[in-house]
Amino acid sequence: MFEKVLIANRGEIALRVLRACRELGVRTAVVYSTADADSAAVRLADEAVRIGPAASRRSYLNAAAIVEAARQVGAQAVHPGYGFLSEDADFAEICADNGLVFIGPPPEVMAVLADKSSARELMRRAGLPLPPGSVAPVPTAAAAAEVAAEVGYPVIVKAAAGGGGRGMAVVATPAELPRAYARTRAAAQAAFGDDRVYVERYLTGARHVEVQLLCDSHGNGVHLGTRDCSVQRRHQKLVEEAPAPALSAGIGEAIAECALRGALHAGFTGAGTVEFLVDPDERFHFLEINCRIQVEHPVTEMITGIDLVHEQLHIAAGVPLRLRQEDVRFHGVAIECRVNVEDPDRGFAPTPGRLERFVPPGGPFTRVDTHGHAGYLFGPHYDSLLAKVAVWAPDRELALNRLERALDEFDIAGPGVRTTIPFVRRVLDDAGFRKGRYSTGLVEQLLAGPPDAHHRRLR
Ligand code: MV4
Repeated sequence: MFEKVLIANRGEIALRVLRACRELGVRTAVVYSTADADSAAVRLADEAVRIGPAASRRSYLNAAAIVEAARQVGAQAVHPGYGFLSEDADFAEICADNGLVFIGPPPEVMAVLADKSSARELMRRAGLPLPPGSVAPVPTAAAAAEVAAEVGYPVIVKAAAGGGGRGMAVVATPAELPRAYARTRAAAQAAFGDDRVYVERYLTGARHVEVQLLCDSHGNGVHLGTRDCSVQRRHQKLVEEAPAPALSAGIGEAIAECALRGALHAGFTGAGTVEFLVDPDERFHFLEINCRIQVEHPVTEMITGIDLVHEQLHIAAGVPLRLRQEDVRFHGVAIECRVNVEDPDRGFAPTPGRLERFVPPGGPFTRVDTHGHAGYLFGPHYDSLLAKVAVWAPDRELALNRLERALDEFDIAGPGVRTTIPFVRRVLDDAGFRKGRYSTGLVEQLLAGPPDAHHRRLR
């Protein structure tokens, strides 16, 4: 195992990684920006290195500053968390060039999987089902129209360099296609410096189901089952659960086995996630592979008892997987909601400010991942995730009740500060959600509907 790891992240995930290191006897160093000088991670880490000002471009995205910090403290490995440089193949390569272990897959694997078009091609060859559409990038509007006519409308135009919902446009009719095609290409060029796009049939009423994987550097891998992440607004997840509910017998296992086959085919190592859409007929379609620990990983930890960050560290240190598939057992249901410092009544605009009161929930089978504390100044510089509340219960009904109970206890207040808790409550209260029958359309449906009597009462 490593003697010292540099944590190249902030917020709740920096704490999460720090705790895993502590538990394995690994010394910790964190990097931080000026804005995070008083953060919990800085306080708890063995060492902390300031790498730049608040702006992420000059701190958490500054590869040279991070590598220099690792050299200064004598770290052997870098844990990138999620976001920031976590899926940047160039950063992984820079780490390697500087004698540092990047805690994630090899840079070549990251590069192939980061490109949605090459990832699709690779997964197609591994035998994974894809949404109907083009595999190679579509070079002209006319070619896009041809693909669309073949697969049928609605279609979705996606940037090859995108991912996580960035750089895509849904097109309902042939008339709209040329403009949407041009717009997505221009947006992709501006955002990623790469204007390649491809076209897929847009699957409506589908569920977003993803599979957690652990693969070592010796060709072994296991899956840790499914999660449903259909509850998203503008591709920000709000509620996640494990296992994915209301799938017919055998479908979850089939998806999970497929995911593992694809990842091993790609040479993937570490902790990763394969995303699928499951259509109303329960056909599943590969979307993308994420090469990082994800925000929603706690729900998988709660149903399997496996610490994913411990496993990441062991895998990166070259240790063969200590689990066989038959050792991975699934127990009960875990549900997580994100608590963002945003105002759901004002288009989810961030509402940074000082948390004068911050009393997180407690109680049985209730896990809160947060960097918040009473008096914490929640700044405007980074994303608005303040806390994740995850609960476990033997069945889904009890898990939902437990999550509502936990949210009742959560007391967050400060001048101008709002949170997504009232909106999450509406999700948990939704009749379809309660039954486990919901799709990627749920949030839009809730936002379109007038705030009902119940919602008014909650506010
Ligand atoms: C889709 C799709 C439907 N059809 N692709 C969004 C994130 C990225 N990983 C892929 N995403 C989607 N791709 C096809 N061919 C639906 C989504 C999607 C979604 C779309 C609208 C509103 C919420 C959504 C939540 C998850 C996935």
